[in-house]
Amino acid sequence: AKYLYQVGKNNSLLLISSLKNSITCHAWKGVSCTHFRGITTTPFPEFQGDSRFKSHADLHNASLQNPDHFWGTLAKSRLQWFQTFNQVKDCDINKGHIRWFMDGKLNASVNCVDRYAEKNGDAIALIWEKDEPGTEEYVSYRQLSQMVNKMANMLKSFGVCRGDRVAIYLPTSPVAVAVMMACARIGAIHSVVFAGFSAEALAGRIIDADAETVITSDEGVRGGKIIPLKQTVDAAVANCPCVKRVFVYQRTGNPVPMGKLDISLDKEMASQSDVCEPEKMGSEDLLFMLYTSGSTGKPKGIAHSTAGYLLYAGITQRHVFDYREGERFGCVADIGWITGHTYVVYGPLSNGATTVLFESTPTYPNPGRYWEMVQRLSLDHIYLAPTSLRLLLKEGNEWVKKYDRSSLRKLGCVGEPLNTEAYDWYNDVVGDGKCEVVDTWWQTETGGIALAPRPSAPGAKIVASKPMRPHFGIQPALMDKDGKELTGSNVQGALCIKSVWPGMARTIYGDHKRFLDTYYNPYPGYYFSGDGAHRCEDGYYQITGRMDDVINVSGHRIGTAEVEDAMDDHSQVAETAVVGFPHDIKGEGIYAFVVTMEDINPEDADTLRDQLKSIVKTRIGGFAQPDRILFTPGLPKTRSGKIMRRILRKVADNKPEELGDISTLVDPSVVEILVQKHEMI
Ligand code: 6R9
Repeated sequence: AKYLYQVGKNNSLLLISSLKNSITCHAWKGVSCTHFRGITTTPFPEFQGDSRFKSHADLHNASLQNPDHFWGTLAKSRLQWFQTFNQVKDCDINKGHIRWFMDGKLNASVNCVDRYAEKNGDAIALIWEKDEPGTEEYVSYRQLSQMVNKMANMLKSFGVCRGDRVAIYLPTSPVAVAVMMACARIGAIHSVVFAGFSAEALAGRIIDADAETVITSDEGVRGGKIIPLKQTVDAAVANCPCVKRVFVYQRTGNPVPMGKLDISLDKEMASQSDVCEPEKMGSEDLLFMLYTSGSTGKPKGIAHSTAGYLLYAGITQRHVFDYREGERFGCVADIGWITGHTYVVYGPLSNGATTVLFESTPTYPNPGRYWEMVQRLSLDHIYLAPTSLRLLLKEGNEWVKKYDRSSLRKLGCVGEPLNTEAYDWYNDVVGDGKCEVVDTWWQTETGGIALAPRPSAPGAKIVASKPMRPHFGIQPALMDKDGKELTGSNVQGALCIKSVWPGMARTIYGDHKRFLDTYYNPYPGYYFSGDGAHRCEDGYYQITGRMDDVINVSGHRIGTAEVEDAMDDHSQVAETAVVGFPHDIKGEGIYAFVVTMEDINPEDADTLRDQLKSIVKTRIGGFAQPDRILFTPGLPKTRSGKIMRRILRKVADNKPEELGDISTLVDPSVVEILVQKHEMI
């Protein structure tokens, strides 16, 4: 037998491999569940019986050596097309020119909704895990299909057309998923903005995308608190002349003022027909854009196209997590981030999975929330961020142990490095040593998971904090300071990818030059991720962190320049420099060095700190507020006027002994002041 298991009668999975480490039977959901370890290959029915593909390595090699055959085969079998493509790819990585599945015609909503609604409409598509535990709602594929069609007709009836951008500022909810799918159905490009961004940040993104349509809700509910989303949208839209209409969904039903642009989504949807012909979209038509922070102040609208993204989302969700039909996939990310797009919405739905929409927080109403949810919903997979593990492990094991977690098979995590302590706790306490921990590295730009321990060769071990191997289509490369590729193992450098894969981003919306400058020009012939990595002896990759001026706070990318720009606006501030520092729970915290116009009295310092935090909250969002603010008469600068952030990072990290050579500074004495002041705050 070539594959490790087959679907047997009664949907039971029979392991048919002759491998030594296999266990004989894994029963299907609902029946008793036997866990097994060390089996890491998910079968590809497409290549079954093909003598060229005997092992995982054969498949991975084929994805790189013969991508046209590998991806072409998968695209035909996994996606439903109106018209199949006649060329698998047209890519020139040297030019950042990426095109897949030429001349193909398809629709993402047909792939994610219609084909499952037709096959088994009663199957559950969405489980909405609302803020209050125990109030979850289930949405079948048939119901989702009705919502999507009505929503699509509603958008059309208000003049939203193919190619238009639609800004979405909604809580994680079935309506949000239906809106994304409705946009896909009519060929509009959605731009979801995380509903924690401020009015100013939202306005910037609406204007950059030139969106005429905004979709929001009256309020949001998170951790028992009400969030006034409509009020934020009103403030944003007041500064967006491009906006012609704002649809308002009733999440709480509390009354909110409705202005002349505002339309009740609930009312309009109710009168629409639930049949809407899907647009026949080209493979390369944009499906969505999603903003992410870069090294400079302005966020980048990362744009993904339809066929390649959808295929990659589905393949990675199925194979990295070994997802099997009928299972419940619990990715707790907010839909406002790429993890929410790919592993709450597009990946699971394109596989006909049951996906969880988590509206709450890891600690509401108590630190047992995730595990109580796992028990109540009987989840097979959970996919979360290391920051929540670090937060929860401090609360003690009882919060985990009191709930039954035996339904879990895979424990995923993403967003930032998974430190050994958090890995061990996840593996030993949450998973009782029975589940594989799947640490996945990827980015908004990669569309889906690029490095992960699975799928892999049988017997390949998962190693805490360095478990990463390239996924299909991914050929990582590490570059040295001179731009040369490092060979061999035990080397560290800039993490690039030298292959092309279907899920990669196509452009930055409205700024292709910036796209090339950021990702393709630093190392010609390679995609540059912005991260550093170490390749270990066994060929595994370990991520060492960002190499640019981006801070990873609780798994969210925050550009230092954005935070600096905001604080610079304060009339008492002359100059600021922001760096990251190690933070117990958030992974990285934000440390701001602020030069004031005039010396400030110690008794006024706290007031100014509060004002600066409040400016950041207004300009970006509460999650970007600095953790520490140090007032200083000057910053360490070179003779050419460049701030030496290396020095600031050492000060912030409590490592004055590692400052290194400071003789090239214009005024080395400023460093002494910083070290002293740091000790005082
Ligand atoms: C999916 C997502 C991407 C950045 C990325 C890197 C960091 C993500 C990681 C990780 C270490 C992991 N990152 N996964 N670092 N280990 N498993 O998070 O996308 O929001 O675009 O952030 O997150 O620095 O470059 P995005």
